[in-house]
Amino acid sequence: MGDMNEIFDLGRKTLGEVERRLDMSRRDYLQFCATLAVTMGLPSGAEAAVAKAIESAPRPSVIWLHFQECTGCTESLLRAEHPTLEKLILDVISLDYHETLMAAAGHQAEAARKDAMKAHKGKYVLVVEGAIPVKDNGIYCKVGGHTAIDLLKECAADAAAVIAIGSCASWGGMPSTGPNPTGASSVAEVLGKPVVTIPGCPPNPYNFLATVVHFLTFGKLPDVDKLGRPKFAYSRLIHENCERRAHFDAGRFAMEFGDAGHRQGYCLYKLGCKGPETYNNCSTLGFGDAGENNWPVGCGHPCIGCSEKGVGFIKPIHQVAKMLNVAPPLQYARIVEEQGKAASFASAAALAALAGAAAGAAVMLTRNLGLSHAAQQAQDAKAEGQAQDKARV
Ligand code: FSX
Ligand code: SF4
Ligand code: F3S
Repeated sequence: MGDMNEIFDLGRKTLGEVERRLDMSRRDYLQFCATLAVTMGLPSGAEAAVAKAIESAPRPSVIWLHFQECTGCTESLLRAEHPTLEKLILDVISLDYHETLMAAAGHQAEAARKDAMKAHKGKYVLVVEGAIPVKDNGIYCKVGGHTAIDLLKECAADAAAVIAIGSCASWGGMPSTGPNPTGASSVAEVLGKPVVTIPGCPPNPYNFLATVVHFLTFGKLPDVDKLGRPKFAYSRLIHENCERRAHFDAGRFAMEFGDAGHRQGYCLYKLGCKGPETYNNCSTLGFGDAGENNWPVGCGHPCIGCSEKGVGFIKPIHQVAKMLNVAPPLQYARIVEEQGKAASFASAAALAALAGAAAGAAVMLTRNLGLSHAAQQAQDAKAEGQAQDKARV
């Protein structure tokens, strides 16, 4: 932990107020700030600044638009449990217009949006959920008689920041899947300028919250990659930090849903897992505070690359992933050497280290994968034969 004194000084002044407002214990609140700071990749000690910003920065007005989508982004934000993420979100921001959550309807709702835009001109944050249909002058999505194109342009004109939440708003997502009859497009395409994107279908709510808290803490949005994604969340492939990675390295794969490998938690690559070509932090940050392993691969389903343009909803779910990074990891799980005939990953890595030939190691690694898998299949067949023999006796 960093400067706890500063946090506790702050605590003496204001944490009682936070406890009351959020119905959250001081310890939970401080832990939460530390988690957010770590999520953002901030150095040790930054949790004090985060706590202070949440506590004292004026809540930014947020106008949240919905277009072509399933409302999963909003649902995932509100379904989070302990420490009641939605409470914190609603405490950190002033959600002035949100069609799913607001009590107002019709003209009252329209008036709420206009009032918020006028009162916070140049200062509000515009969050957009859903793709924007541009075909036939945008007639396929209208709210209050206005096309999504017009609403987006109108609301973006005076926004301090624009955040595209979910894959639909970030790059078109599911609605843009071919033949894309409505011309579903991303926020950046329609506005003609880059925006911050938080892709995922749905995205992890922490990535949204951390982005907003970064804005509050530092007065600016976090560093992003060339697709507008916050680097703190999207700079690593899922495959790099996956809990099943040791099985991948050792060539242990689930070959069918429900087979022995699947039941033992083996790697899902051969079932089409797109972790090797998807940049996201799903493997390190569970969804919704519901406990460990609460993400697709953790639940036994291959990653479908829902956040990655050109992968999610485009590539067949069971097509094997393109390996974007085949560099050997620093450490290898031991292969089941008695099964294989070739060098194990461990010895391939050692050889690569000695020869300084990472590329060669990668080739050996790939070759070895096939061998170890073949060995696994041979062993499975043998075991099955033995079981049948036993049954016959
Ligand atoms: Fe749904 Fe959001 Fe997917 Fe899209 O998330 S979960 S279809 S990314 O815009 O509501
Ligand atoms: Fe994990 Fe998928 Fe990579 Fe296997 S292929 S290690 S399941 S991310
Ligand atoms: Fe989506 Fe894959 Fe993460 S399916 S939620 S990017 S594990």
